[in-house]
Amino acid sequence: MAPVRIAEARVIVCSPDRNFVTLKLTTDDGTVGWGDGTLNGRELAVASYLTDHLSPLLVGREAGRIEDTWQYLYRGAYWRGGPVGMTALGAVDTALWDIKAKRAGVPLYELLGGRSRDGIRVYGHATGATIPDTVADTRRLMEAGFSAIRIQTDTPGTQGAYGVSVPGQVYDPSAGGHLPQETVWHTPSYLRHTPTLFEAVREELGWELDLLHDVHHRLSPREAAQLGRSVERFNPFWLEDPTPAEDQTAYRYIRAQTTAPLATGEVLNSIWGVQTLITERLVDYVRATVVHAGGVTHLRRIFDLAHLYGVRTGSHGATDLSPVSLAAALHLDLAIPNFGIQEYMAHTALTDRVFPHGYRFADGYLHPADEPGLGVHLDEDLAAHHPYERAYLPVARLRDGTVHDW
Ligand code: EZ4
Ligand code: CO
Repeated sequence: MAPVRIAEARVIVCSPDRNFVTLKLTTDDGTVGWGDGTLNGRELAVASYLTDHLSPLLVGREAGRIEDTWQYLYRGAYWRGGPVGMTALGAVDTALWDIKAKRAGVPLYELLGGRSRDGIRVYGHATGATIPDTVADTRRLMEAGFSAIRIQTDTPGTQGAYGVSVPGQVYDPSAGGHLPQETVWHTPSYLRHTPTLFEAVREELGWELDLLHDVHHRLSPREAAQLGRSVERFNPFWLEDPTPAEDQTAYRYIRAQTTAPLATGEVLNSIWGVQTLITERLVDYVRATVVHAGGVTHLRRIFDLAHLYGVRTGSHGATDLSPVSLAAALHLDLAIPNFGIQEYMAHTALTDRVFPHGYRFADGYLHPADEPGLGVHLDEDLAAHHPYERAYLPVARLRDGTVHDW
């Protein structure tokens, strides 16, 4: 196949119910590749990184040289890594894989080694202000076909617990406004309350369902060990992000104290950030993503390292990851040997209209589109009707006002 060059790089920032940053690369033979560059609450920094710093380097480059472009933009930057840089690099890498697969005339997973399974098992999100509400929401998802469900509930004694949606709305913790919302966190209440949620769900819905829970980085290693021990008997599928993710060594202590399976990595963006976790087998699932961890090229590298140590994947898939990176995740999930599970929260109807896509959900599984490339597009005219709106993730404080991990 004759090589093609990148003719144009354009960044589209839109807000169809929430903000998304999308990179559109067009080659001189007219092939279009899409990449997601959304970093929740810091979207415009990635847009600028792409427009001001990467796009001028991309125009004129050979589109097929994905690895070389990755190394050029990573090692060649000197100031490398970090969430903004790795998200921007992720957008470029994803768009180049989309182009390569479109030019080859195959869905992306064919270039990654072909299918290793029939579909991508996903987990859904059950939430509620009370435990009975969360049980009812869990039942609703079971009836919709999910066999794995993340359970989160409001904790009495805190204000604005993580993971609880406004009834009837898609869960999205970011909120528009001049300043972030502030929530009040109280660890003792949470440690008392959470095991009662697991107990109620098991009592009402039985033991077939896989139950997940996201601690969202709020505990110390000792507190995390206590939580792990108190829910072990309910057979959790995983406890996610028990402690702040950047401290890999905290997991040595947690691991030694509890057999509850552990998952982390949604906020980590490079193989160096998960190296100790993987090589010391401190977690069971690695949750890094295409969008925040440098694209398909780098995430594949992380997943291959994980495979060597028996760690499986469980990529982040909240609604702040656009349909472009969800599509890319599905192709990678389908191809790798050590796939575990994929997080899935449906986007709003408007987001789905702005990003027409061919992936589909059936019986608890997602299936990527069979068309060439990623199988997702951006309707630029519709996107233009929904411009960027300033929004932030919340900030958490303790009862005495001290800033805590949200
Ligand atoms: O809070 O994606 O497991 N999912 C999560 C998410 C994150 C948001 C942050 O942008 O923790 O809901
Ligand atoms: Co999480």
